[in-house]
Amino acid sequence: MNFRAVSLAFVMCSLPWATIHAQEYPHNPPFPVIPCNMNCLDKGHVRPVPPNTDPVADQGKHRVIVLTDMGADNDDSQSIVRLLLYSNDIDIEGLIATTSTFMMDRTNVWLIEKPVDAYAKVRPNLLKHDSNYPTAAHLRSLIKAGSPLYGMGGVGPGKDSEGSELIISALKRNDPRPLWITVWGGPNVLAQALWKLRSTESPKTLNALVAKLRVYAIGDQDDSGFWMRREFPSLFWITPVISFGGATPIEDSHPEMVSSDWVAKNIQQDHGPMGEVYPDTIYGNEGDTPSFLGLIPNGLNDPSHPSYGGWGGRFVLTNPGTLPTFPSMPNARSQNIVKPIPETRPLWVSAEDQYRGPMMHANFSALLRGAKKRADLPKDTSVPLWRWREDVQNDFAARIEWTTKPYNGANHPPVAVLARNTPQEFTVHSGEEFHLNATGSYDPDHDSLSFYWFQYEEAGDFHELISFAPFSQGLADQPVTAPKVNSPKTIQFILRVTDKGTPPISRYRRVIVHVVP
Ligand SMILES: [Ca+2]
Ligand SMILES: [Ca+2]
Repeated sequence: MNFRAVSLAFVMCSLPWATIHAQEYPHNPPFPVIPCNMNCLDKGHVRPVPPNTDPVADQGKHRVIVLTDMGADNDDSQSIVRLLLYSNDIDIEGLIATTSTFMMDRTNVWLIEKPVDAYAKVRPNLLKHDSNYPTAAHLRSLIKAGSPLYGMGGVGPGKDSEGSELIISALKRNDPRPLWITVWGGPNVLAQALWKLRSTESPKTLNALVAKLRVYAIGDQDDSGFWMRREFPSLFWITPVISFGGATPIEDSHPEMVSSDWVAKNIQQDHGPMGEVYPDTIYGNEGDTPSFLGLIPNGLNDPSHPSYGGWGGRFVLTNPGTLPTFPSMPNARSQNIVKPIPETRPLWVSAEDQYRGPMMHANFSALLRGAKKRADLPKDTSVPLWRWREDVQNDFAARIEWTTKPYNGANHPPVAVLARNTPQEFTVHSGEEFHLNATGSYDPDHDSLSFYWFQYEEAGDFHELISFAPFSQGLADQPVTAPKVNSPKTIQFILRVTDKGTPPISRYRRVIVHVVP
């Protein structure tokens, strides 16, 4: 369900979960210091560490179970089309039909089966692009019904469902990875699973199982979310306060890329069976999609660090007081029935970014000129989502082409590679030069590449913009002078590599630099 823009003022707090530990220099670098190949200012201060060349291998595939009130609004049926196209990159372990405040008396398993049937038709073609797409039979085996009862009415003795049992068995599986639960409707099947585990397991086992859970809930769409947060205070919980298609205050946010026209042309029409089952919008575009965008391994997303920011947004760990409820919606069967209750513990809620790129093009230059000063640039909790919209939508448009086209007729992501003189994380002193170097990046389609390095200011704790002068941020190899600091600071740089295929696809690398006086 789509969230309308709901503004909240959050008090920033310390982020113990996001504390970064500087890696130590190897005393004897395993690699010789390599000569710079362009614009070399490197004085040998940066000690090289083994290069990481594969962002997918770095971050692994994430496990996810989806809870969806499919049928309450069309946008869940949109989100699942996108999710299935990334089933090669994300390990889907459950697709559970639930109730919600917008659909309180039933679950619609058949609406999950429909896009999976379409997937079955296109999987042979998807395999031409990536052999990791699961079988449709496997995906069908993961479709389960949750309780047809609403909220806490579906939690307690005798309220187990196929959905809650699937969550329990996935959680107990011998897999060290966290288990993400993305909540597109009401989360009461998760509440039932936790209620049962608390009734049947030792406190030690329960705590170990709860520690594996990562919940990303699109708001409170029933009353069980608050119950879980209160009863399981260590439960990891992300909730945004802005929709995927939400606030679009400037042209640079590409509102046209979530318009009906864009969707018709790039997704729905002439894009095979998956396009056919992607419905028109009623309330908004894919309101639940942010819950899994951050799980796509693209070199930027780092879901274990919500404060770093990525395609799924950026978050701060705080007690928000009382979360907003869904505002009244025209023609909705019920509104605002989830009673707002003050939170009892911190959770991850939307953080603010100020937009300064990364997509530096004519519109943004005009904006900068018009804005005159930084304070006039857009800054709110919607920016962390829409700043990536161009890349996210192009990625989707490129991906759905995999369902119908041969390998040579479609575009595939570039591979962003950090050079040996650019460790993923390192420490330098003020005034030292270091390199942001991704010259080894390549594209499997042999597309030409564009590079763009930028500082993700909010992801670090150094709140001044680093100058890249006299060089261009468009260089693959970017020399940078560490700024003067009086106490240790952390700066995060993002590399965006974009190919010139159709549609263009971007991949990223994140470089974390600790600067000491
Ligand atoms: Ca929904
Ligand atoms: Ca390509």
